[in-house]
Amino acid sequence: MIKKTDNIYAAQTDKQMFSFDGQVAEVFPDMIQRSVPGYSEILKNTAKFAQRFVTNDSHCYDLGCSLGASSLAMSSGITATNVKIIGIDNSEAMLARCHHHIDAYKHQTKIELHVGDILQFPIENASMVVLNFTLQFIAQQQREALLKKIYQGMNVGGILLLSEKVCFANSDDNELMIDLHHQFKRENGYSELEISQKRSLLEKVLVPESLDEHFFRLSKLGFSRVNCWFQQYNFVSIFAIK
Ligand code: GEK
Repeated sequence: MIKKTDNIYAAQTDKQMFSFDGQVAEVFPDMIQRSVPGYSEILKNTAKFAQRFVTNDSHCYDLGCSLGASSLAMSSGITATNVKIIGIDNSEAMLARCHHHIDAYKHQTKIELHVGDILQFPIENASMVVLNFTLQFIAQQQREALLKKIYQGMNVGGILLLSEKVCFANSDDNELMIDLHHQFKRENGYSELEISQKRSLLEKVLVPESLDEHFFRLSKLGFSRVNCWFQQYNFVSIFAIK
């Protein structure tokens, strides 16, 4: 598959909001790779978690699946039988490309795709649920209800893999992490204009929370083991086991 370069914000833009539209979907693999520290590492390990946690005759969910990278990662790790992976995204542009993407790669486990809102979509018989940089785009007051629904739809012993951009209580630490992230983006070829335009557009739709807030909420909902297994700067991945 040819990776198109993300230069959406290379010139001055009059966009008021960031959205997962056709333009973003077209360059998404390049965009996420050059913007999210640890993205490949997280996908590589998603397969390893899937191998250990996905059980026979169960479902796996990829919530906010974009082009299906996490679905494909789960599929490559699953050894259990009679498993169905369900990918959901509310961006039609993403889902249309996701179908092509999934078809282009060999995968053993059945992957079913749905255009829809993850807040409405039923979760049942889940041995693994992935929220790979999706919860951060959900309105803060709706996050607990979504996580509660996920918890209720999971089997005991199942795993939720939650990857997020986070913030830090100490403002110096927070600035340091943001700065290191911007350096990461510069090193990946983004200009100052691209970084600052994307930052101000994203600020309206991507609201990060702290690791403590994530841990507290997941534990409160009943997950028995909650821990961070990956971190690079202000990008983390958490596992929560029911
Ligand atoms: C990956 N997980 O490559 N319902 C459904 N989808 C939603 C909703 C919602 N309410 N809100 C946002 N999305 C992927 C990457 S990207 C992360 C996930 C990023 C979708 C949105 O359309 C987009 O495709 C995805 O969540 C977030 O492993 O771009 O930083």
